[in-house]
Amino acid sequence: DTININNRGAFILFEGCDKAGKSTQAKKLFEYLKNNGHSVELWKFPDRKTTIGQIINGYLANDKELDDKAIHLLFSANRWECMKDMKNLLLSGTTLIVDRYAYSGVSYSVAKGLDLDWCCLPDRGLLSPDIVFFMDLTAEAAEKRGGFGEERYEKKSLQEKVRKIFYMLKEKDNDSDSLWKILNANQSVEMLHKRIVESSLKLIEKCHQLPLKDDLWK
Ligand code: Z5A
Ligand code: MG
Repeated sequence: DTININNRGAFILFEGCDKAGKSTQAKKLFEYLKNNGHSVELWKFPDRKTTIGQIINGYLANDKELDDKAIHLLFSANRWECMKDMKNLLLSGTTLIVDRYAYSGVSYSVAKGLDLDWCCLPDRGLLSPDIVFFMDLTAEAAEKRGGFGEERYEKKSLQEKVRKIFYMLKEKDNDSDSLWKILNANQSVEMLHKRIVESSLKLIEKCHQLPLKDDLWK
């Protein structure tokens, strides 16, 4: 489960509820690192470009109905189909900034009523992130950011549940090496960016010496 390597890239994950600013911060961090000479890529889940991703896109756009468990497994499969490329990139020294991952996968499905352990199992053994920036925003504050849109899940009551489940997953990670960084997302974009850059630069340095692990939730 542990691949030993020197000078690998860091796996930086952004998680959080709807409209918390994940994509905004992921993009800003990507640009900062790129402009400062780092080898870096920006990834996003769901990856709507793959065959599985297109089914997910149809579901999220409310074009298509799917069984809750079936769509959960498709979100997970959409991550698994990317694992080989992600692993190769990290091992070759490229830092990956990832916008949503398995924590979103479990939080939204459990909020709909599925069992937590059942939901975690398909993602067990994925690459583990080196840091989770959890962009924390209440559903009320999210609503003020232009209101929820037309996509499935964009409802206040569901978002409140999702937020609670994210916190349960933080507990489950038994966060001894402070994997999770909880950020109050209700601050200016620039303040958040500054904090994220500081933590990321330290982390990238540290990851050069650390093994890459594919042991999520093991
Ligand atoms: N989903 C799932 O069920 N299972 C899975 O396994 C995965 C996902 C991976 C689509 O995700 C849905 O898929 C999502 C979870 C589910 N459902 N929901 N809800 P998505 O990632 O494609 O969703 P999105 O369309 O990108 O929205 P988002 O991620 O929720 O938004 P965000 O990236 O966190 O926020 P943003 O786009 O950066 O910013 C939102 C707005 O706020 C925008 O107008 C910004 O200009 C503004 N903003 C950003 N930062 C700030 C600050 N600091 N202050 C004020 N305003 C700000
Ligand atoms: Mg986003």
